[in-house]
Formats: sequence, C-alpha cells, structure tokens
Amino acid sequence: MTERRLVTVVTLLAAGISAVATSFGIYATSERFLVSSFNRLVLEVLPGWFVSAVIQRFGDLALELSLLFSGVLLSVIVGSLALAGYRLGASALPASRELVGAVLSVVFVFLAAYLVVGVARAAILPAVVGGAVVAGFDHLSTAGDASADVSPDRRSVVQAVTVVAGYNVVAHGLGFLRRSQTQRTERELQERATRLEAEHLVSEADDAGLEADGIKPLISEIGEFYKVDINPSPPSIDPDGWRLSVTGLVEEELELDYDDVRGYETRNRYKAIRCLSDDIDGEQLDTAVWTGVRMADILEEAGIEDEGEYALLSGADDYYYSVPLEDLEESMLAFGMNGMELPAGHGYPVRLLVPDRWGKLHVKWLTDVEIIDDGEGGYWEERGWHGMGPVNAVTKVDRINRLEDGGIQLVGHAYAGARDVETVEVSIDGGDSWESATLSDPLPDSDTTRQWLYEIDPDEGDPDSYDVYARTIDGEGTVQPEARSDPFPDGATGWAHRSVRRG
Ligand SMILES: Nc1nc2c(c(=O)[nH]1)N[C@H]1C(S)=C(S)[C@@H](COP(=O)(O)O)O[C@H]1N2
Ligand SMILES: [Mo]
Repeated sequence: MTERRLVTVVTLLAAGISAVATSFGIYATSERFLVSSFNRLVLEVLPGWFVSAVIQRFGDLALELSLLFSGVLLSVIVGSLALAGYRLGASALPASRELVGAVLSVVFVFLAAYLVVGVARAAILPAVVGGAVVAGFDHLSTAGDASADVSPDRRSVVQAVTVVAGYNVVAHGLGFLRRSQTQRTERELQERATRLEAEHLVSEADDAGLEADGIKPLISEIGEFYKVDINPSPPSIDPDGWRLSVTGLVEEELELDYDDVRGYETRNRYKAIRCLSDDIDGEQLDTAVWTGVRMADILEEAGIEDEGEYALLSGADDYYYSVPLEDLEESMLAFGMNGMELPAGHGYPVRLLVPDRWGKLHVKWLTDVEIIDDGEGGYWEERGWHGMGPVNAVTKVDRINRLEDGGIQLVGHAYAGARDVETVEVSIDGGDSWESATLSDPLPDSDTTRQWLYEIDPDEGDPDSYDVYARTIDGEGTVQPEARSDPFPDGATGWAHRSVRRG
C-alpha cells in the first residue's frame, strides 16, 4: 500500500469511527444512537434463520456481536461518505478546498445518519465530527504545500491519529458510562415500581378484610405462611449460578438465568396455597401477594411441539411434578412474595404457582421444565397420594369470641380454589337450617381466601350448646360436601364442626 493510500484509509476510518463514537457518547443506549438504528436495519436484511441461529448459539452475546459488526460496518460507510463528500467539494472548488470539502463532507454524513436514525438532531454532531476529522487530516497531510499530490507529513498524521484516538476513548467512555447508568436506573425503577405495587396490594387486602378478634388475616405474613418441605432445610441457591432450563418437546431449548426470568413482563397477583395434607381444621392454607412472570410467556418462547402434553417440573431438592400443560396456562413463576424477594423457605429464587391446584404442584426452587408427552404425577403420588385435580373447598373456624352483649361471634376463612368462595353458610342446629355469614370483600384475583363472620344471639329457649356447622358454596354453586374424610389420599373433605356452649 502506498503511503497516500494508507493515509486515505486512516482518514476514512478515523472520520467514520469518530462520527459513530460521537453518537455513542451522546445517545448511548437510546434508539438515537446511530448503531442501534443501523443494527435494526442490518437484522432486517439478514435472513431470519441466520439471526435466530446466531442468537440461539450466542445468546446475549449475539446482540453485542451484532452491534459491534454494525458499528464497524457503519463506521466504514460513514467514513467513506465523509471522504467522498470532502473530495467532491475540494475538487469542485480548489481555491477553498478545505472549507467546501468540509461542508460537503458534513452534508454527506448528515444525510446518511439522518436516513439511519430519522431524527435530524441526532445526525448533526456525528456529521460535524466526521467532516472535521476528514478536513483536519487533509489539512495536516498537505500542510506546507498547496498541492495535494505531495507525500503526507508522517509525523503530523501520527499526531492527528493520536488526537482522534483520544477523542474516541473519551466518547466511548462517556457512552459506556451512560449505558450502564441507564440500565441500572431502568432496572431499579422497574423493581421499585413492582415492589411498591406488591406492597400496595398487601395493604389493600387489609382494607378488604373483616375486623374481628382472632380472625386470620387475608394475607399471611411471610413468617406465618405455612411451609411443607421434603427436606429439613431448604436448598441454598446462589442466584448467579442458578439456571432454569426448558427442554424436551420444544422447538428451542432455553436456559434462563435469574435476570432472564425477571426480564419477562412482571405481574403481581394474590393467590392462596393449600397443602393436600391440610386437615379440615388444619393450618396449611395461606394467601400471599406474589410477584413473578407468566409461565406461558416462557413456554411460548420455547415453542411447544405438537406431541408436548405435560410439563415435568423439578426443583433443586429433587422434588418433581408432572402436570398437564393446560394447568400451566395461567400459572406463574414467582420470585417475590408480599413485596419482598421470595424467601429461601418458599422457593428462592423461583417457585411455581398453579391456579386451582393443591400446594404440592407449586414446585419450589424450580430448576427444570421438561416438556413430555405423557406421565402425570410426582413425588407424593409415588407415596400413595392422589389429587392432581382442583383443590377441595374448605371452611375454617379461626376463633369463637364471646361478645360483651352476650353474643357469640364465630370467625373464620374459606377457600374454594379458582371457583372462589361465593357464600359461607352457618348452621347452629346441626345442619337443619342455614344462614349466610358476612364475608370479606373478594380480592381482585381468583384462587384466594375470604374471611367470614357469624354472630349467634343466644336465646333463653336455645339448647345448652349449639351444634355448629360451617360450609362453603363456590362460584359455580357447588356446596362443599358434607362427608368427612382424612387428607390421605385425596385431600380432606367435610363441613367444619364445633360444639358451642350457650353461656
Ligand atoms: N421443591 C419443592 N417444592 C415443593 C415442596 C418441596 O418439598 N420441594 N413441597 C410442596 C408442598 S407439599 C406444598 S404444600 C407447597 C408448600 O409451599 P410453601 O412451603 O411455600 O407453603 O410446596 C410444594 N412445593
Ligand atoms: Mo402439600
């Protein structure tokens, strides 16, 4: 390469890279950064199969790589235009070659940049810098001689390159600083908004609740929420090393890290969980506000193949369940509970929530989702339990309060899965006659508990003790079955029963 040609290449690259770096320094992550917009154009031109293959192979890195590629390509294009503009201007009016050349160079780069970003303001400075660099190089390499044909002054060019390199370091540094700041603020803002919303939901539930001594709150505090684990202590999981893999009968296997999972659209929802081993009078039923993402969004990204019918869900403790995919349509992967990070005991970093199903399907410390064609059941089925279908309705009595006016107040809560509690009925005569209890306002989400309250006004003619029953009627009009059964193997059934003294 001759020295002149070398100077041409250096000029071209210096102008192009500096123009692009200017845009990066100012606009960093936004769409106004020339390379962001240009990269979109490049991705549109490339064949879809190629783009998705690269993304599959390189993940997040693919985006960085394609930005780098687009950045280099755009620098060369912009540099060439800057140089072409300059040369055209310079040869048109040799008398004032530097001025006219620089102006035309700026115009060329401006037009190209404007075409790419579509915002005139975002094209101005990169164009000015591009034109200035070309003019500067030309000025230096021809200094001391009016003719453009002499050999360039090597030292001047080296100096110019140093200046341009310094400028690029500063511009890139500024861009990267902005980029990391914006990313951090965006993430913090989003997290804060989600946490605030969840906290707001917790306090809203307070307003929906009834006031009575000893009544179980609609939302259980984290320390009060029941726990059932197959191991004495929860597996401790480092979120940095944790991965959620989606494999099996999918079009594209996924391996998501914690940030990936949190990157899907976040939702908050109220939801109760009840253990299959919960007795009619047991305490393994609680409601919380959960923050997470929709399982369906993740499965959609993976793409379920036609034969895929079930999802085999495994936790880090080797606990597992296989459920029909229909059951996961409205299910959620939760990473937050009552506005806090999901606690270790409840499945940190991520647990499953399945509407209308027993707690056992709510796999904690989830690590694997494998799409399979058959085979329902899991850990407890191997131990003789059943209950893959909807949870049973249940009515709990929390407390019997003796009021000052002589009245007897029964308070409790009820749950009927996603059918929801429509009415709680109380009988004080052994089930002959029934009256509706007062209910707490329904929470805005289905699959949640409601509190109830019922007052007996004892009468002289009443028996010494009341034979009290309480039962739930769900949103489909189904009355909670009367027959008593133990939790094993299908979940407890039967009305709540108390014998309550009159005085
Ligand atoms: N990985 C894992 N997930 C699990 C369990 C478990 O032992 N390991 N227990 C299940 C059972 S039987 C129930 S009732 C619920 C309880 O959830 P909680 O402990 O958050 O209340 O989690 C379910 N998910
Ligand atoms: Mo359970």
